[in-house]
Amino acid sequence: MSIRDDFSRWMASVQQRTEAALDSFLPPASQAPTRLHEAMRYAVLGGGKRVRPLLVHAAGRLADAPVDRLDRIASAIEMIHVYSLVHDDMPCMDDDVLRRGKPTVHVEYDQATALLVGDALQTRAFELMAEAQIAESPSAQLDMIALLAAATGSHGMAGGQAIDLAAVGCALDRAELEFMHIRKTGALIRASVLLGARAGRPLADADHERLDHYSKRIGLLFQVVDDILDAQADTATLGKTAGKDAEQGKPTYASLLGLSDARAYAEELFADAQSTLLPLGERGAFLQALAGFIVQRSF
Ligand code: GRG
Repeated sequence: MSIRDDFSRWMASVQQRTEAALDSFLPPASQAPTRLHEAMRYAVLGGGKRVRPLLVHAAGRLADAPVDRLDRIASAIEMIHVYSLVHDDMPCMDDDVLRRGKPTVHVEYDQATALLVGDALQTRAFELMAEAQIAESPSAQLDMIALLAAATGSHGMAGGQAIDLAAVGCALDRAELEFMHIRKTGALIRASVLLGARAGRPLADADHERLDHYSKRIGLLFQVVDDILDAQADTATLGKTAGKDAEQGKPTYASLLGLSDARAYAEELFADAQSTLLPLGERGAFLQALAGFIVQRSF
């Protein structure tokens, strides 16, 4: 069997087990408060590419991490990601009505529920990270929780979102755009790779450095591709409203560099991510293939 077939099967199996893990870690819809629990499940289950869980599992394989720990970390990170999407879609932020091919949470339910869904998903994520063993030692586990908090907070994703909101209608230069995206999208992608790896046996410093560099490259790659797709793809394919960046006057790689140079930059980031992992040989094969998935994705 080719590495491509191997990767496709592995990817489908991680997506499946992530769905099952999320289902089991979310409160049942029958439990009070039922409307909130139902809305949390509506937001999380049955959609999304599950890129961050895939990164957790691929990095975890490299460190021979137990798969139940990876399911837990992957679910926590996906819950934080979904919280960010739910809040981002609200009228006070991006104001969107479509996400993952269905009405956004504040449209299907209401704004107060959407706010609470995000809040409850974020706290459930940290509960998952704390309530069972996910590392070789308690102190390693505390470091992992701190890493996730930093990636999510004002120096990470929430900070990047604040810069993004402030930048509407502004002309950011390339360094400023990068500063924003390293936080808004990159921080959680980096955390996915590093936390997956830390759930297993300690890696050599050089391998850890490689993973860190790879995670930063694919974080930016993810965003450059997202900007290109927003400018090019249609709403049905994306499962969210296309062309919003231009409509809202948001600075993007596509608007700053032009589509052709943005594509060239994506190829450059992809090549860098790939070559960083070369010394890991077969052990890094799925992470390499995931970089390919990110650069080739169509939604
Ligand atoms: C509200 C604190 C807060 C943060 C919001 C992530 C984010 C920050 C906003 C989402 C807006 C956006 C389109 C960001 C670009 C990159 C991105 C995160 C896209 C969506 O992620 P995918 O493609 O989505 O992994 P799926 O649905 O496949 O999980």
